[in-house]
Amino acid sequence: MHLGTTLTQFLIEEQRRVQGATGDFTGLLNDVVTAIKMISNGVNHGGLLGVLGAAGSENVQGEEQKKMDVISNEIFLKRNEWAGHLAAMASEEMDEPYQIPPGNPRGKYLLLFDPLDGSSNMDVNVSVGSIFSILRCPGDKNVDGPTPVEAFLQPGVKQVCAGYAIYGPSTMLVLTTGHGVNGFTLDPNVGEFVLTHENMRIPEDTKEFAINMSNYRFWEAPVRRYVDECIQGKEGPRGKDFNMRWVASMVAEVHRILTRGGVFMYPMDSKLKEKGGKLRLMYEANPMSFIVEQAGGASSTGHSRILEIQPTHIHQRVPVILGSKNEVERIVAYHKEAA
Ligand code: AHM
Ligand code: MG
Repeated sequence: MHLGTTLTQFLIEEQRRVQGATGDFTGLLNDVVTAIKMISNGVNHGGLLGVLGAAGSENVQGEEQKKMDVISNEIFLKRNEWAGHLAAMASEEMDEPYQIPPGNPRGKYLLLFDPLDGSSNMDVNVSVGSIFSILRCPGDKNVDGPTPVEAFLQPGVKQVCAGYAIYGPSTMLVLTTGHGVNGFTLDPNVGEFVLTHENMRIPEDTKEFAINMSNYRFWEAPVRRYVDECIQGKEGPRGKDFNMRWVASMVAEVHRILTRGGVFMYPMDSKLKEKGGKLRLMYEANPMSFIVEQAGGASSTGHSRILEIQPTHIHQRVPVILGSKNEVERIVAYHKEAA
């Protein structure tokens, strides 16, 4: 049995370090964690619970929703709407922000989430995850009326907390509040997350990249140049052999990078131009960039630091290049040279 620090203990100890902390934030995270445990249970049981396959609906992004996308979204909403920590929520799966139902107290935080990232992996029993981001809601929490969508449009540097859960061989929760990154593993018999990965750091150099190679012909020149050079290996300008991975689940990809380094790219390409990219700024790129930077890595669109982007839309998409610092800086330099 692992007798290390539990997540509950970790959060309360963190809270003690912040002067004047009310426990509001700790309470919010507890509810997020409960949602994650419930989703983990659903994901783990898969076909036994009848949660595989399509839901027969599309989300606001025009993507087919899986049954587990819809269930996970519902779990996030129900676990977080009642306690009075939130002013509103925004989800990758929902058109408009979700308002706290009448009769429930309203709080000072905003919760944004991708309830089940990489959900196409569900049916083939490969790792999926949940991603979340917490912002402060600007203005007075006691004002009447719905929280406007503009309240959410804050750059990633304003995040109070970001985290992800990975539903893999074990369920893990990785989070940052701006003081490094810590990883917790769920003990399924006890139902508690336990601190197993303290102060996670991303090595600055790497020999591993992750990109969907089938899009090669659509990429811009700097990304092609980078990948071409990796593939040339020892004989090429990099003078070393590279390895490639693609899980098609950003959570699994980022988790691998936090564990052993690497670079992950979902770059701009000619068929994504109109949309602005593939991954969503508010539910995927910002929380993951916060975590990666806090672990000593870097994150960019190729042209600018993701965390500094002023969002114009809650469902905005951006190109993403993140991971080992020296590698991301190299790719950014290739973009500058090509400009
Ligand atoms: P989702 O949020 O709809 O699941 O999509 C995001 C996922 C990322 O996790 C992953 O990196 C990417 O989409 C995979 O895309 P592709 O299928 O083009 O390889
Ligand atoms: Mg996603």
